Amino acid sequence: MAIGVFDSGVGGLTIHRALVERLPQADFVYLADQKHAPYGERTGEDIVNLTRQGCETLFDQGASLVILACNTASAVALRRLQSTWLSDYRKTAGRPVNVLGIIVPTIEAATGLPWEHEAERRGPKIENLDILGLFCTRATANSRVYEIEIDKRRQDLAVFAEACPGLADMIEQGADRDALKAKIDGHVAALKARIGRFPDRAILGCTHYEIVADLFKAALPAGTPLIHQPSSVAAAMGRYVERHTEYDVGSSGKRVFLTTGEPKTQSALIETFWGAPLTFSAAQVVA
Ligand code: DGN
Repeated sequence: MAIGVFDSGVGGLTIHRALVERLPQADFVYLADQKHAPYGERTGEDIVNLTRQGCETLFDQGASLVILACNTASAVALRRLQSTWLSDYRKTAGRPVNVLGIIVPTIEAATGLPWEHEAERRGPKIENLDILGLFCTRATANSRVYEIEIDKRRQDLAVFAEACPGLADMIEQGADRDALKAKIDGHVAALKARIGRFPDRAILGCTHYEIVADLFKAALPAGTPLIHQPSSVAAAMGRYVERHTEYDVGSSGKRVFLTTGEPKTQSALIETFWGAPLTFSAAQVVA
């Protein structure tokens, strides 16, 4: 048995790497649905169907827990899969299985820390609120899941999402640093223009963006706290696995990497995300 990690591509490797460090004894199966990536510009229906197929593939491969290491899939598909397909699947699985997303752990990390203006009395005016900037894909921004989940926890925060269409693709295609910097500077400036000031902290709400976290940091005022998803998610998932011993996650430290795309063409890119060379095998099941 194992932990399954699902992403539309290689961005989720940033999360996977942190999970492996946090849970070194667990067995892992990573599935990249590169045949259908990117998910960020797809319809909700498409994202739900592809994510469901990905989860089924990972359960077939022996995963008892599947982690959606993709904000787009977590934002658009997780709730729908949990409320319909997963409850039916559980009846036939013959073992405990679950699907978890990466948004709630990210939000907990983003809202749990003290805020700069914590002690102030806040009025309804935006200048009196703490502002959280969210950089993400268009599908994640449109889902408004970050706003909804943050509002459940903190009504004194305003969330401004800045969709960065094409940025994940640019990163996957190995765009040069100048082009990435120009794109990121443009989005940070656009967000600032919309809010009227820089955000007080920011979430990189797309797993790909961790690779260019330094460019976001440089574009934001010095010292702006940046929420790093890999460490936040790995810490929360580690606690979850330790608490929920009903999910058998294996204990031999085995790692399997599957892709629905072409396994051989991705090595340089994979190395960027994983930090070391890695061999992917072809996944047979996802159409
Ligand atoms: N890395 C994915 C995310 O976290 O939303 C999106 C990548 C994509 O499919 N464009």
